[in-house]
Amino acid sequence: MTEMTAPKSPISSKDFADEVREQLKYTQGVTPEQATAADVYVAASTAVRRHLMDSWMKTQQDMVNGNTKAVGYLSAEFLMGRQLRNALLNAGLTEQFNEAVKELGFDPQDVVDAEYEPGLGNGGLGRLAACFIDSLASLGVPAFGYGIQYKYGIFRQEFDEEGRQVEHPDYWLANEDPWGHVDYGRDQKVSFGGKVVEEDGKRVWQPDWSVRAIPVDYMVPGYESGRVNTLRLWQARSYDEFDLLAFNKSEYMEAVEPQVKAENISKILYPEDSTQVGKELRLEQQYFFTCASIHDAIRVFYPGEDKPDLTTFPDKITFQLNDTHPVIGIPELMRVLIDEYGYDWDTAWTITNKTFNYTCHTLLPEALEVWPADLIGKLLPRHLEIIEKINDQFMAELKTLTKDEAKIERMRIVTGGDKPAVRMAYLATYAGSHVNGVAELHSQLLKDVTLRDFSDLYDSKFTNVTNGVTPRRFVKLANPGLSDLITEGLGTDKWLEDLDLLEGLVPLAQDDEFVKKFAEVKHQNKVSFSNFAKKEYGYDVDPNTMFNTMIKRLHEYKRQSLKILEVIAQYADIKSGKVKIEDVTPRTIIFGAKSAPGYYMAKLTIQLINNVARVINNDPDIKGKLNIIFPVNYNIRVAQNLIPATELDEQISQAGKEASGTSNMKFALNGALTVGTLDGANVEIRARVGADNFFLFGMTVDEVEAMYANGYNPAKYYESDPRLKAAIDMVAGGTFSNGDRNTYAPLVSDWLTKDWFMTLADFTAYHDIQSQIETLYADQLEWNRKALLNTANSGYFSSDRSIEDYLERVWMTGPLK
Ligand code: 26W
Repeated sequence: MTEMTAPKSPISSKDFADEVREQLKYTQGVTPEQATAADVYVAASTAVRRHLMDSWMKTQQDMVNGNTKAVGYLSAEFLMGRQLRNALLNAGLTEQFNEAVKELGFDPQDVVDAEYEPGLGNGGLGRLAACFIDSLASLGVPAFGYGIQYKYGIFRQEFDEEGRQVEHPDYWLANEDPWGHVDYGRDQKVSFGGKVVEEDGKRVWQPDWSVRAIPVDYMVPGYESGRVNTLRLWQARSYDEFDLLAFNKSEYMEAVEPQVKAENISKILYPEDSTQVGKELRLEQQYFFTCASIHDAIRVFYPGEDKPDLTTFPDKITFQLNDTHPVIGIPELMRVLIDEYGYDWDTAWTITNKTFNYTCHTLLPEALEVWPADLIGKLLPRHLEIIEKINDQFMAELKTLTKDEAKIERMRIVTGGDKPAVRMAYLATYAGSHVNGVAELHSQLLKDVTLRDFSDLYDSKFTNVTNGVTPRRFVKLANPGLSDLITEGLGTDKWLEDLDLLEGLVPLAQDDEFVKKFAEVKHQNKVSFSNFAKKEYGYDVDPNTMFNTMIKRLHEYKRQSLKILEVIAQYADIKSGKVKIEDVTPRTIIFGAKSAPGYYMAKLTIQLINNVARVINNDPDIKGKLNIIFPVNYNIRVAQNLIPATELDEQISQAGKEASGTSNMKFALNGALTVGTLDGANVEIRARVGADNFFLFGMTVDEVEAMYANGYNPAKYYESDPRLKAAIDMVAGGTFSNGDRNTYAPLVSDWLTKDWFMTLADFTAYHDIQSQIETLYADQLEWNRKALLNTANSGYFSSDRSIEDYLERVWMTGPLK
């Protein structure tokens, strides 16, 4: 594969090899002969980091000394993926690395494979944060990502003999992490508990325990921008390393208790990505990282100042709240300003209001965080007081805006009754300057439904910023073949910085020779994925079948069950002879999904998919025409291998439930056709790539609403579509559970009596569209023409564009001068 990007760094491969040797010697203490691939990985990573050091330091200096407002992206999750290839790309050292490593006697891929992927996020929200900090750096905007360095990331998934998901701890730091720099000297103190007392007419918080927040810094290099930003992830440690007093009484376990309690805060990422867990530890985590980050920003922007003028704080930094997880930062900044720096309430409020903005990433009511007031009061008594005062101020303000008492009551930040609770989304909406959804439809639904009362009275706060994905990782690194072809087609590689340039490929869709080259790239990617699947999982995948992929968290609203029911129905058609095996389009159906550990229906669906795969893949009647694979432990690395190889991707959520989706964008950019509903960003993807180049099916948001309103009866669909009935009967009858009728009974019963996300109502339309898909697929030239048009028209979905929208609509800042 040729590298089209000219190396920016003047260093030769020989010199880079010398630098790697030096690192091997002085950090690892091994000779090149003794070195393992893992040693070379650490050495090369350290060498790359050194190359980025000057730009990193310069960026920090310019940020503090300059007059460009910085962005603080507060997020409980950053799902970064592997770092080495990305850092090499952005440092302009890819060729040098490849050559140097070979010179040292290693295969570059083995070296890259020595990196263990950090899984510090659950899914879309965490990966979006990673794309955003990449784009911020690439655009030269001064920014910090602020989050938590969890010791254990998202669990490692295994499947047991029965095909059930089993979770294992993901100890990603078992080996050296050359990217994270632990900065002990810039720690922060984070306190909890205790009480608030009155002293000289002031409220004084007397916490009863504290933890030490230690920053671990990761460089975030921009592509071709010469800028390197910082991802600062906090680690929790105890101040009291050991309680000697308790130890002397030989109560060993009690002696280490404070240490255990402190370190627990950053121990584990909560694996729920759509339902609030409401656990005390979770609130501790949220406060832990927002408190440390706010103090850190003050330290960075007012160095050495005892009495900084914090009325300028909103000119120094704007904090973006990535969903409600960091919203406790709002009362924290109020507290810091009032209690620590002596500002009056109104001044503090103005500063806070200007500093924060909030992004909502969901439409599911159960995902909106609501914390019991007594829990907040126990952990953060002063913050509860402040929240209550904000609520009082809000209620008074509302009385001036509306006479509608019921509306005012509905809008309470702190709910009434004997078990008051704090609605974090409401707090963020009222206290911040802007609120945005993550796709046009989602932002509209936020205004019309979720935050309707707020949009009635504070319409100017609301805006939309449609999500995006970084083309560096998800096109250039993931799909070098396509990247080279794009560069060839456009005659420039500037598209990596300006993805709108992809439109230049539109005319080439009429050039059959170019379309064939595009098809050949896809085929090569399918071959590569087949090799990957064989090596990693032992799967036999035929690259001459249609690659049809559904990758996302397992959730009922995303409707993996719609997909698996269609597969089962197709199987039933073949078994019953209704469809002749010669007429079946050979497909490899690929699932990737983790379920929240406590989500019963989702876990049962995983089990069902695995067992459908087992039965169909081993049925000689199918003659290999359908092959279902479920690569275990789906992660960013698997995504980077799978997305470029996919021809058809599934975005089949019930309309009005998926806020945006971001894999849909990655697929379109990589030339897959989408089968999807009018949900989330699918709407915008379809509008851009063209209705002819998108397989639309299913009910719209309005149709869904109407069906709820009229009383939805799923059994009716079961009775009226014989294919659907056959599929459900197969599941119920034990075809996929060795004859046992109980295994999937809860799923079957849910489908027939509740079917909350209307899988059954959309089933017939889904089948019909699959037939159209197969017809088109038979004409490979036409299929690939449409696929190419997806790539050509998806430049809008670059996260660079999302960031530019945030800069203009929300943050009111720009690149460093
Ligand atoms: C409190 C439990 C919890 C944890 C995480 C609730 C909700 C979340 C996230 C907001 C869920 C999430 O990841 N949302 C996804 O965000 C993506 C990026 O904007 C969107 O593309 C997805 O549609 C949305 O589901």
